[in-house]
Amino acid sequence: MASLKTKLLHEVRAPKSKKELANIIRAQRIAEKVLKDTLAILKNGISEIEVQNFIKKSFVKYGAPVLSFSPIVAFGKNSANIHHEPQKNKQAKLKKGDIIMLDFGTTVNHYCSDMTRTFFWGKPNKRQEKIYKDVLRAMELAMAKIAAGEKRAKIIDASARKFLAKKHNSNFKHGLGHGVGTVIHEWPNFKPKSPDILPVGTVMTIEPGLYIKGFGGVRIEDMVLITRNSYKNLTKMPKDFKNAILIPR
Ligand SMILES: [Mn+2]
Repeated sequence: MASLKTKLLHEVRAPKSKKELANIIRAQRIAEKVLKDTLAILKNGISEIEVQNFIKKSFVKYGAPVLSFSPIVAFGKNSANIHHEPQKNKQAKLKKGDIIMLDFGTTVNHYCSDMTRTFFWGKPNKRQEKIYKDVLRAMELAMAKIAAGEKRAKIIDASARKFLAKKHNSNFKHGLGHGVGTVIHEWPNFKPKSPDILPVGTVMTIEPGLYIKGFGGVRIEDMVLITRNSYKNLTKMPKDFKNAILIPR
């Protein structure tokens, strides 16, 4: 058996202790509260920046002000940008028919959370619906692979990626997901060429997406704990299609 000394530091810190895991889950629960509060303040004409500021303020209110990263708020075709940053000079304002992509997380005792949800401001059109359902399906395929005991990162990545490549010309250019700990993106990584084998006890994101320039994108992201034979989903926020439809006001 390999001694601890021969292991790289990132491999040593990947599996999370009970205490570390509790911090990640706490950070995630707070983010879910913030997401629910955020949905409640959405209204026609609100800007991405206003929503981003509300998210930041809410994390302060819930006692978790040190965020995992700057919250991503993207309306309409801005959701086609993987890491959209609301810009002060070019403010997107929410209008009926928009896609809304929200990606954020916070830290508890330095441990990060990460979650993405995509919503529709009013009844989505056929193309929006198809993109959403296929991204969700890709996510389910990846989770099913892990549930079948698969630990090879590239095989899990491929299960989601190949499905989307077959159904759509476009595909996600980022990895299917990443390890989460004291750093928001840590080892191991879901990528097409990743040599990584997921250790039991690692917390991973699963975040497939489709991004169509000039139209918009959908990304859905959960955090899961890798267990001996399967996984445990640490994200409680619903993600079914029905829940993604918001009524404009
Ligand atoms: Mn992520």
